[in-house]
Amino acid sequence: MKKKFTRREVIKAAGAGVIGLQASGSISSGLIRHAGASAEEETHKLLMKGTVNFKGFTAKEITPNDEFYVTSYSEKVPRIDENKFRLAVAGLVEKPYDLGMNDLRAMKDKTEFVTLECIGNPVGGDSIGTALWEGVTLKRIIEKAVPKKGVVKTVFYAEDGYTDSIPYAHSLSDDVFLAFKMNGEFLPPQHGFPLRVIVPGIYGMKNVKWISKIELVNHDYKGYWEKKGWSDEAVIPIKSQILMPMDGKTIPPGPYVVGGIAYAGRHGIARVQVSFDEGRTWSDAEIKEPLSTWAWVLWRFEWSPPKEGAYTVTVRGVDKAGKVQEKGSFFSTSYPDGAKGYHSVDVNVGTG
Ligand SMILES: Nc1nc2c(c(=O)[nH]1)N[C@H]1C(S)=C(S)[C@@H](COP(=O)(O)O)O[C@H]1N2
Ligand SMILES: [Mo]
Repeated sequence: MKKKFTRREVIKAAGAGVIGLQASGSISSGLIRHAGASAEEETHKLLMKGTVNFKGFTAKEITPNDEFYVTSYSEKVPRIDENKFRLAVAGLVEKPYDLGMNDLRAMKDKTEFVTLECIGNPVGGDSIGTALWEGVTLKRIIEKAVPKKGVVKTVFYAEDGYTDSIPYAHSLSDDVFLAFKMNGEFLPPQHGFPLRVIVPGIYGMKNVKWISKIELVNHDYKGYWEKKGWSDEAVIPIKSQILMPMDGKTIPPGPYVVGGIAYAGRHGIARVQVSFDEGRTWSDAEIKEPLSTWAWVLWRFEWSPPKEGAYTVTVRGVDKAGKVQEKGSFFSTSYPDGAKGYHSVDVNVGTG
């Protein structure tokens, strides 16, 4: 099948493979909220435990920091002295002010699992990950500056020269926060130390790293990527991905656990469906309770191939509002608002 090779070439050309599955991160849903131990201790314990085994599908539900994808517009990784660091809050406000890392850490009110994905991630790509982020709600930082009337956007300026913005109303939502910890550790340099923005449900580009200034403006500010035509809404749509089996593999005859991830933003995933006949018929997979509203879900399906031979396995997600994942195309480009398409893998069932 020609298609098979083309698919793999596309994924390779995009520099993306399959999300790492081996190793640590045994997470059982809800464990993080157990009373007693701190979030840090819980996270550490979880990360040390190894993989999650969801009824035969083995995967990392939390992406370890050193395996988390990195996307930056330049090679620069600003090295910021946290003792000298100040975050400025300015623009259309009565009381512009700035604050340091100790002030920010003392205001900590957020601990949330959030999945980040780059808008450039191709269908089936690996520029996606889930981490436990800790920080302070952006709304509280903004309100201390006493905003004036007429604010349209909240703009984030970063130490590497990058900027982006979100609608002002969105920046006042309880979901959006400034994070200083990732999976129980201070942010690694490449992920934005000492401070970054987390905008759950919105593509990575708005999750500005190395943030040093917040400005409230009365116009529709466009950030670095938006000036180049990328989506300013940048809402992550329903996504799903097969992690096991991997494309091009031969698997033994007999029952086989197919598994992967799915994500549906604000509404959450209601169903994940798999097809073994190029989308003619679909079967419901089993879903693991997500770690949070804003985190991906793991899913698994016990497949008994009727006979040996070549199969295409396809997946799609359905959110709790009843929306079925957009079919798009496997080859859909990510420009301008993210790749859309069902993920498929071609596998051979047999003994060879
Ligand atoms: N300061 C700054 N923030 C940034 C970027 C950047 O180039 N500079 N890239 C953005 C993009 S495109 C993505 S997908 C996410 C990636 O975050 P990560 O590298 O921590 O995974 O960071 C966003 N924040
Ligand atoms: Mo990105």
